[in-house]
Formats: sequence, structure tokens, C-alpha cells
Amino acid sequence: PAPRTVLLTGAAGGLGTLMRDLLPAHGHTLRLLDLRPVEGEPDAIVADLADREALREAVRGVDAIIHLAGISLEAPFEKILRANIEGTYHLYEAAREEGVGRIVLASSNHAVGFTPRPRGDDPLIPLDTPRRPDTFYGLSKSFCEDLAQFYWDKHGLETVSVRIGSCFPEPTSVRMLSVWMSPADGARLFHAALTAEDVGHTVVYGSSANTRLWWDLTSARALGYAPQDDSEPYAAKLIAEQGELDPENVAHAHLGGHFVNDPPIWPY
Ligand code: NAI
Ligand code: 15L
Repeated sequence: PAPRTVLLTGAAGGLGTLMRDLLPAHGHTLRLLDLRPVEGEPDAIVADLADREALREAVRGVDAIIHLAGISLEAPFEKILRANIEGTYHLYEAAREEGVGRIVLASSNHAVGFTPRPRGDDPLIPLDTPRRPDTFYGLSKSFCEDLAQFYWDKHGLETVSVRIGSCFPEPTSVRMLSVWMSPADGARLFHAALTAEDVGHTVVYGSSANTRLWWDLTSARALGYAPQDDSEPYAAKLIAEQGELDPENVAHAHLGGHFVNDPPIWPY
């Protein structure tokens, strides 16, 4: 397909920085946006997701949006509400008003974080598993998936909601061996989500083809995603350092890992 102009929100963040490097090779021309200046990118738009006028201007003329901006970990509800819930709503409104056809939404495994992880011969976690957010953060991602469905049903604005596992250069925990998405596979998945035809609202899990995979990649593959990486080469070292996952430990027993019992915000 012809190169497509894509607005990348959250371009200054960890994932945004990785994707700024990798997506142009897939033929995409990026326009960047973040609350913070993007290092080395003087043309990047510095704007808050609360600023609807700035968002309208930012989305004008793009073919699609990859929406990464927001709070990416647990935080007090009021902050999550403003950045992730209201902020994503403002972006969808701007996209609707300007006629942008598709958004690739950074959802998260934490929208379903209280799902027990598969053990032994258990089946992979299916796409239609009930939402079980593990944090206010995960709740906001669950809301955004509903927002995406609503904008498709009501306004014909397409979304691929990517329930990203852990997209970092390397896996750093035993849990991540199951949910890791290599940056190169992340770019492959975002490319597939940008270019597949007739996605309506599609929900996919976002990871590499890990030997220890916990979830079903069928809907991601149906977009044309062909993951090339596997966390297994990191397994022996991580398990030697950290031990195998302990079924008695609540953080080891659920998809969301330590997010299921993260104490920092309690009481909030
Ligand atoms: P990050 O925290 O490094 O980057 C988020 C970026 O969003 C930051 O640069 C921040 O300045 C910007 N931002 C925050 N509030 C904003 C606002 N109100 N207006 C404009 N920009 C704002 O997070 P990371 O790791 O890069 O994640 C990117 C997205 O992917 C997030 O939505 C996160 O929830 C999601 N995600 C990431 C995963 C990962 O493995 N990195 C896993 C699952 C989901
Ligand atoms: C997320 O949703 C976070 O944004 C990211 O920083 C990681 O913590 C990731 O999930 C994970 O579950 O490892």
C-alpha cells in the first residue's frame, strides 16, 4: 500500500520513541504529538489531549492515528480520568470531526488483567474473555475499547484496539516471557492494524510469537500480522535469576502481574 500519513500521539514516550524509529521503514510518514517536546523533533506538536482545538489541527489531513498518549501505569483516578478517558474521547471527537478513518488504539493487557493466566494444558486466553481490569489504569483501557466500539457503530470510525503485553527492547521478568512484544513485532502489528481492510472495531492481543504465550493471536494474524520474534532465548537467564512463577502468588497467577496488587494508590 502507498505510504500513509499517520499521527503518532505519545511520541515522546517509550513506545512512541521505538515506533518513531521503526514505522517509517514500513512506509508510513509520521506526524508527532506529545505533552512534552519530542527530543530531536522540532516539528512535533506539543499539546495536551485536553486541548480539542490543538487536536483538530493535529489530526487534519492524516490517514490514521496511532494513539499512545496517556498515563501508562496506575495513578490516582482523577489523573487517569483526565488523560486516558477524557483525553481519548477528545481525540475521537477530533478524528470524527476531521473525517479520519482509523485509529490504532493502545489498549493494554490490564483491561483483562484479573484473568487467571493459563497453566499447563489450559487453553489460551480468548479474544472474547470478559473484561477484568486490574487497576484504574486498566479500567480506562476497558473504557477506551468501548469508546472505540461506539465510534465504529455510531460513526463508522474504525479502530484496532491492541491489548499490548510488554513492548520493551527485552523482556525483564518471567511474566514478560509470555506477554513480551519485541519492538520490531510491535511495528509489524501496528503496520498491519493501519493497512488491513475493513477492520470495523477489531480487538487484538499484542505480543510476539512467544513459546510461553498466554493468549490467542488469531485476530492479530487475521490482520496480516506475522510475528517474527520469541522471548524464549531470554528464558533461562530470567528464570535462573527470578525463579518460576509461583501459583500461590497473586501477582504471578493473573495476566496483569503485579498490577493486580500494586499498593501505591491505596487508599486513594
Ligand atoms: P509512556 O508513559 O512512556 O508514554 C506516554 C506518553 O504520553 C508520554 O510521552 C506522555 O508525555 C504522553 N502523555 C501523557 N499524558 C498526555 C496528555 N494528556 N496529552 C498528551 N500526551 C500525553 O508509555 P509507553 O510505555 O510509551 O506506552 C504508550 C501507550 O501504550 C500508553 O497508552 C500505554 O498505556 C500503552 N501500553 C504500553 C505498553 C508497553 O509495554 N509499553 C503495554 C500496554 C499498553
Ligand atoms: C502496561 O500497560 C504498561 O503501560 C507497561 O509499562 C507495562 O507495565 C505493561 O503494561 C506490562 O504489563 O508489562
